Amino acid sequence: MPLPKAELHLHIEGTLEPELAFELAGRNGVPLPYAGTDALREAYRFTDLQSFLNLYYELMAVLRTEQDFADLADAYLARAAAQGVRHAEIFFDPQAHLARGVGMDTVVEGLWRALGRSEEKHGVSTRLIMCFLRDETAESAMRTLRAAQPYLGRITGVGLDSAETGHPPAKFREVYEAATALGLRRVAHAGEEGPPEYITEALDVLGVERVDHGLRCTEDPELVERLVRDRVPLTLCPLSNVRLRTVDALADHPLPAMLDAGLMCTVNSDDPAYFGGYAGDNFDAVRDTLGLSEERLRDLARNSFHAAFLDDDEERRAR
Ligand code: ES4
Ligand code: ZN
Repeated sequence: MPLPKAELHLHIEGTLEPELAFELAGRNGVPLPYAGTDALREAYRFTDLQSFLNLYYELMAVLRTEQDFADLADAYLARAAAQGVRHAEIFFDPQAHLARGVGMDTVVEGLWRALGRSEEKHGVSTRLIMCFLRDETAESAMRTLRAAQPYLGRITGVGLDSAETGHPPAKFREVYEAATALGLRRVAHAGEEGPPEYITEALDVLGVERVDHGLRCTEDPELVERLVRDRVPLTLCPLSNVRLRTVDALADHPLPAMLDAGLMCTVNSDDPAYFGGYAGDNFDAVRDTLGLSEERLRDLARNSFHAAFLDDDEERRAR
């Protein structure tokens, strides 16, 4: 039995496996410039975040209908459940779809078709977190927030993703203020490729309750002290860091040192179809390669439920 855990850092578009990409491409008549699934997998040799994002946005072209989004989410939830995920907080990137002429209604209704049945079908409770693309303008993010307003009953929070360098969190101050006023929870990617200052800014300017990645906090001892003191959860993604070369090798990942420092770490999969593994695969990898004890793994699983946007009753039931 895999360890029960919550997944807190998961881009639904990053769960698009090559087989489903080709199936949807066929169904929708969308040409893909790859001979087949093997040739597509061959393209998964990333050198950094941007080289991954280029393929990630390209492949989204196959997602066109509500049923496509439902099939995508249902396939993820089945895989997650098989690896012990009991609760999943799922990111989606509406701007990437709106830009292709796919409406907010298609995306949210489609995802909901799968999420609404997930507890019953997969035993996985869910939340949706709408991410803003930080390499787009703040005005575009604000328009996206307005477009999502009819769906706020289904959206728990907002996040910030895509190319980090040169796009500091403060660019989105007003958008996060507006999201807060609408009762939305707040997270942001920070310190993945960007400097530790972006983590501080995400906390101080955006008021985030969790930091996605947060890996580079280790470069700033005062920031580490603050994150420990305030028990700010970090949603680490070890296999993602290796594939995007944010760390040289999994054996060099700072997770053990971060746990030793008292940081509230969680382990997640980010874009599992692209980075070689779902949540349980990430747990297995850190156990096998970093030598984390069973007790440490249980701490990570406990942290994941603690850091989730669940109320106390829901948290008890999920674990
Ligand atoms: C992402 Cl790994 C990562 N970083 C930033 N933005 C993203 N969107 C999807 N995956
Ligand atoms: Zn991410």
